[in-house]
Amino acid sequence: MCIIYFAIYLSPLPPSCGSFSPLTSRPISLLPCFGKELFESDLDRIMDHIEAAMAMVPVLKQADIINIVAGPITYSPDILPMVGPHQGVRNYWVAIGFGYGIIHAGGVGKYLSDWILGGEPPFDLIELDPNRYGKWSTTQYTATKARESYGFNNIVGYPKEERFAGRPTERVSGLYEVLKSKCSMGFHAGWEQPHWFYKPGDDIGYKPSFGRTNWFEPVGREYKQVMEKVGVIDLTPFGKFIVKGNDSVKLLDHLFANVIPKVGATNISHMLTPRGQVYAELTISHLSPGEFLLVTGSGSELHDLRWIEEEALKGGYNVEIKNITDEMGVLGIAGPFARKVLQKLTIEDLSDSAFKFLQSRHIKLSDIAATAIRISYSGELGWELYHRKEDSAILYNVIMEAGQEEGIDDFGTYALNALRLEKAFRAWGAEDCESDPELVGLKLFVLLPADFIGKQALKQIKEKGLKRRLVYLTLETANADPEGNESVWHNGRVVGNTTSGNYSYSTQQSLAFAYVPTELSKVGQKLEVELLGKNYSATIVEEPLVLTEQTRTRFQKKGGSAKV
Ligand code: THG
Repeated sequence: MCIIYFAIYLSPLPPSCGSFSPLTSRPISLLPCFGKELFESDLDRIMDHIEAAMAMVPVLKQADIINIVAGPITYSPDILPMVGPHQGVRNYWVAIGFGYGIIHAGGVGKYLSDWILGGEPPFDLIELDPNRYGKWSTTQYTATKARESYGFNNIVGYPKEERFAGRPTERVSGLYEVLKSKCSMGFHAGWEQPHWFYKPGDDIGYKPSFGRTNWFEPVGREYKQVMEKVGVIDLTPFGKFIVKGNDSVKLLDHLFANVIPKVGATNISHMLTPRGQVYAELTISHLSPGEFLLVTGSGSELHDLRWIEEEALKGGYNVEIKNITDEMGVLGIAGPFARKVLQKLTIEDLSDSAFKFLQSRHIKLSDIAATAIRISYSGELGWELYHRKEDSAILYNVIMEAGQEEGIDDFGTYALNALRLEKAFRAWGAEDCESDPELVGLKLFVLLPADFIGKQALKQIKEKGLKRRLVYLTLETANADPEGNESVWHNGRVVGNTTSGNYSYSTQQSLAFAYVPTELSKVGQKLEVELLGKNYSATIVEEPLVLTEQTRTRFQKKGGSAKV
């Protein structure tokens, strides 16, 4: 028997909640208790399409129509499906939100069953992770966003696109009110986070473009602020978890490919899948014996938490895992004067020998309690200050006041991205998601005694050698920079793709990370990057383009001359 489906595309939601269906005149109660109500069938509406299909597949002319099902399609807020395991409910798998109907069914069925049976996704479809949503994506948010997504279905999508419906959500940083009129905000997992800040004379607001647009000069200004003076950034959207209990060290040893930091220290560490692919990148701070603060990017909060909780349950570890993302604010302070400014607010000795890079401790800043970690994704001298979210505005104000003399100012995530790329720091979701760490060029710790997930696979990957490599490219472009996902060409053929890119404000050229075949991955290799329909000549260069503060200081101590 052959079953043929015709899909009628209806607006995913009626014009407003509690209104009547134009097809059935029945009240539609999609909010909040949609019960899969169906519309009355209306074949006349799609007769043209049915006839076209019959012309194409003549046997259809003899087929009987047995059943007609006319229902709304399901929309997720960002129009992408949700496919995979769900955080918070064990063994609960979803495949929903297929705004384009059944066309994905075969592929998604295979993807999901491979994942359920094999314990990890067969390939990277991170955009579909159901855990990109959380408690903040309320029914109201979903309804507003679904309407927006439907309306945007056929519009041109710009790089760094922002969509404004449903914002802000109920998940706001303690600095939102303080900063909202001063900057262009970006949406990160329900949070509003400053992208870039306005100064008098700037062309302000969201002005999308395929090229450099109104943010380009201001981001250069913030970049300079952090490189030469000191800047403050709202990092509250980080995902933050506390892991403690008798088995916490054992659990983290099992989960992470790095050594577990000593009390008072912080590590950057990766969780791998059994096949040895990077699952997540976090920092681990050992706050007090057996008590850890785990920090991940805003986009991976529940993605990472699900994995940690699942492994803890599976192994029967005696631990307590608490998600403190919403309770805790984070301020980042970075730049050569960061120490001088913070030191004015605390009796704690912040000198280089007393508070070393990658150390963490509880301090008081002008009477506000904070856990300070000496780390900055900018690669400059800096601290992250974890504090009660209610204290964010006051902490921000005292720091800004203390830094007047040093010319302290705000910076946003666009400048942070420019800074991290020049230091060649990888970003989860761009360079190192669902790919093996060897390929990504991450520091590896396979010789550790502990048997972490993915260790055996990693050894085999290392022995086998790699067909592709992550490389670091510079290129001269005209008023546009790579963003990631651009094609990389060689001898008239596409040989790879960029993973992320930006303008290098220090060296005044574009730079990008890209995957290319191993035989084309040597420093000095010439390639081309396609941008806006044109190929630009690119060269593989040594990492990084700009040294981190750590490496610079080490060079200077040895009497050498640093790159920048
Ligand atoms: N801060 C905190 N946690 C985080 C991030 C952060 N978790 C997620 C993500 N960002 C982790 N990514 C990095 C990547 C690099 C660095 C910090 C966070 C970094 N690297 C130095 C380098 O490569 O030179 C130091 C590496 C080392 O010596 O181990 O600082 O921003 N809390």
